[in-house]
Amino acid sequence: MNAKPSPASSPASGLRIYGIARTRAFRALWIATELGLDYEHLPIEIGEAGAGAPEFLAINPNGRLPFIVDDGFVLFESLAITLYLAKKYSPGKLYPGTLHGEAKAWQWSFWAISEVDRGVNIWSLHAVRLSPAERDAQKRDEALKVLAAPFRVLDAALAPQPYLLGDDFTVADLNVAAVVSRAIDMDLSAVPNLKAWLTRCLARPAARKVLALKNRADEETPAEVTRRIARINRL
Ligand SMILES: N[C@@H](CCC(=O)N[C@@H](CS)C(=O)NCC(=O)O)C(=O)O
Repeated sequence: MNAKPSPASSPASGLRIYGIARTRAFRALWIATELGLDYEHLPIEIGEAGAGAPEFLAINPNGRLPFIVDDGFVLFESLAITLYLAKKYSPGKLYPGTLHGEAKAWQWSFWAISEVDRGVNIWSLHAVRLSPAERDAQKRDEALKVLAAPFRVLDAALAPQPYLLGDDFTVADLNVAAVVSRAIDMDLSAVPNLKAWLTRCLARPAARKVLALKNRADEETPAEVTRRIARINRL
């Protein structure tokens, strides 16, 4: 893992993933690991010293993480990245091989971003990641209320089958499980199918490997940075 890209260290796949594993870069790292790719990870931080620095803004003008450069092809938005890599390297397997399967993978991905991403982030900050003195119980409880209905939808979808598209783990599961992953610390007893599925997805070798990276990054994150994350993202 080099801090700066250099032609000498180019990975065989030509893929570079930018973003410390604590951020949504976790999603891109998970799919790349799941696919067994030889990629380079540049664990840059949020803010002016990282994603907001001129050299990185020149690649992703949003100043956010993650983004990838794949043989010169630039892509941002974490779930667009996972869908792209799954389709490129695992068509018909991790990436559905039918029109309807593909549409369902998009459905669940857009659903996860719009229905649960923000709620899970707010909950995890105010239940786990901020210091106890800085947690806002009202924000935490509101997040739980916002998440209750979509979590019931996910739980019901998983009642008749082990994975979102049927019997096999696909990028739809990876995307939703990655977005929901911090909810593993929640009391999920009201949604047992969701809980069993999330536990199953996060137990995959690739997920465990990248979760270890994420947990280490979480542990090493100074309280001031967690505070800044909450402030910058208005969480
Ligand atoms: N929808 C985007 C969200 C990206 C995003 O907000 N990333 C956070 C880190 S998890 C970030 O870079 N925040 C810093 C900022 O907004 O300045 C995605 O899924 O990639």
